[in-house]
Amino acid sequence: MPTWNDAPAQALPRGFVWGVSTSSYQIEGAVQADGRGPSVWDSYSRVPGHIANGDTGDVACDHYHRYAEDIALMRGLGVGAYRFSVAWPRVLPAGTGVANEAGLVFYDRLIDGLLAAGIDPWLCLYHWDLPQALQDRGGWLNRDIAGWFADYAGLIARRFGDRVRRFATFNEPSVFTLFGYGFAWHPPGTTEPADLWKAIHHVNLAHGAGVDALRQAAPAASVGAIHNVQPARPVQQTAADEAAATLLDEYWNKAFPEAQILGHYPPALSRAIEPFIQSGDMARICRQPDWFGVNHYSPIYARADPAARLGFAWADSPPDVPRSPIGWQLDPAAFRDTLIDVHRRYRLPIYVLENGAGAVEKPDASGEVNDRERIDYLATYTGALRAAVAAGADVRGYFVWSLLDNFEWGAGYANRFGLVYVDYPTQRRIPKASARWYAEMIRAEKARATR
Ligand code: IFM
Repeated sequence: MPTWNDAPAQALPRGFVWGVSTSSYQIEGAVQADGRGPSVWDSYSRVPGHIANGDTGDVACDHYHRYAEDIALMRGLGVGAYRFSVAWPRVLPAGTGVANEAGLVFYDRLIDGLLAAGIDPWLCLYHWDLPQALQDRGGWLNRDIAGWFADYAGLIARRFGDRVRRFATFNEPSVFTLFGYGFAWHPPGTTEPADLWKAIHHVNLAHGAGVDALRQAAPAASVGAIHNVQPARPVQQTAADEAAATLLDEYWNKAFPEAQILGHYPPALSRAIEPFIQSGDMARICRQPDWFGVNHYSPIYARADPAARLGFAWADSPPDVPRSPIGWQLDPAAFRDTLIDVHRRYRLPIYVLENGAGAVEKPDASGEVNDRERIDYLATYTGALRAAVAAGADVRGYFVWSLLDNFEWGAGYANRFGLVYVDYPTQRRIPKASARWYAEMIRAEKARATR
């Protein structure tokens, strides 16, 4: 059987961007440094039982103090771009009001260091670390949050818009809403469906207001949002499981991009969210983005469960599918089809802003991390991306999740996604075999592009 690797390498569009991604709470640490306020993840991770091993993001990769070393690692990879997120509570400790100059200075230095290294900074405003002060005022259940978010977006665009061209409003809004308000796996850790519907709508309102604020303060900005898109499948081929999968698909894949780009909610959600929609809201939400960010790892599964308050239950993938070392299904064809589908549905330039493989790993006796399975994953998935481009999908960039091993939310530090291994006790960084593989691929791509 041929693998994606064996296919002739499909030429990628000129200027194709190779990058890496991270997020603030997962790598920065320094949660009490220089006036940063607490975030919901600081509070949530401190509750016993929430995170494996009782881990928190208190220190994480100490990127706040080691960002220069991390930029040097990226330079070694040869990436053209780095997607990171700003920690809202680092720059606005109370969520609104007075900005924290020291927090802004940290991002000044990071951005300036990236530019000096020839790496284009891609700035995401929100990768889940809501200021706790705003959670205390209702968080995503308070409609005022659209205005709070717009003020934050304006601050960031005014400060960094002279050096940053790419801005994203949200990373994976469906994950933090569904897991936070539907399944209680993330903060605030509740399971009231009406709260989930309200939160979805308020995040969408914040997106629309945020896009306006970014464009007003930084007219040259190229603005998008980052959505996790993966097929939502029934765990069994029964009518009930198929209905469950259709519902999961609405929450996971459609609730945000359809509202933001097409101006409507998908059918079941539309009925549920109706009570929270005020006159003019859909027009406020629907702002034509400049690009579509896709995060993709593997297909997801649903099953019918009459007791489930959302009308479906999250399910494990069937037992007979190929899996990664942390149990995620391996299905590069699903990635190819997702890219083609996103292209047809939204007709926007696509950037894959997260794709990668998790593992439980450590250095071998010689101190190397020989992550053969991650290399196979990246090779097959970039092969699938090339196949999508060959089929006409307008894909313009690919970013590996992640530059570094980091705080993997509920799994704590147990699951590692980095191209670079982090020895947490010493904070030593060890580029894995996959880092060398990625650097070599980028080098070969650059050589091909100049031929
Ligand atoms: O680590 C996460 C990231 O924060 C969001 N997307 C999926 C990654 C791997 O689980």
